[in-house]
Amino acid sequence: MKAKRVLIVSRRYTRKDKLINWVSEVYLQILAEAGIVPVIVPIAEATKLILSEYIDNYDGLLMVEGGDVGPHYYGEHYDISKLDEHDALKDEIEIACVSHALNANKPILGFCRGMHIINILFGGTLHFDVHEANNNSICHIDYAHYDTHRHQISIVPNTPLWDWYRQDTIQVNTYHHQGIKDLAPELVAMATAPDGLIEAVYHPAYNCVVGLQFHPERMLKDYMGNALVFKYFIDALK
Ligand SMILES: [Mn+2]
Repeated sequence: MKAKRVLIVSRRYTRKDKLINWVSEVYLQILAEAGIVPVIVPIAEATKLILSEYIDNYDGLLMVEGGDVGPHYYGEHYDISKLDEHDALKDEIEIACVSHALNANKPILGFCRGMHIINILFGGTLHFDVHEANNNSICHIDYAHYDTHRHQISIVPNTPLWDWYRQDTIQVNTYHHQGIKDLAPELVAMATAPDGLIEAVYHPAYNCVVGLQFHPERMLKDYMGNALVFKYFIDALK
């Protein structure tokens, strides 16, 4: 049987005055270990000319890191210059890929920004800054303790997230300053932080449309359930 292919849209930053594309190795490792071929969709103007080559032949889409999504995608007029990081071309390429995957009912797993995009495409909105919204009652990003900072989430019973973790509450990593404001009507919340922020969603009518605000791949040793998130996505490819 031919190996399954999963698209990952990369991220850009400037190194030595030149734009480079990157994807964290952890995702490439998890997919390749499962025999899945990660296909990196690069952020470049000309990628738009060959996008059909990517969406002609793939089995699922993984959305990993990235900056803030342009607020016009969800009908807001926030000042883009105040966003943490914004790449309009990444938005354009990634949203084209996700739209295709949704239409084709291909499995989609999105972390952080990826969950935000899922929510936006189904008609939801985002907080410009979660700490403004929650009056700093819960810290969702601690730049000094990037990898170790945790907050609790409460898991909703009878959801895929509960099946993976089988606990009412877990401690999750948290690296985000944006978050879901209005949940898209068709999506189901699977977990909330103590300030009420939705930290996990899925779409019950799709084969696999899952978004998590946290990064299970960066806390794999903390819970058995972290690996099951990826297993669910990978099983859905088949
Ligand atoms: Mn959080």
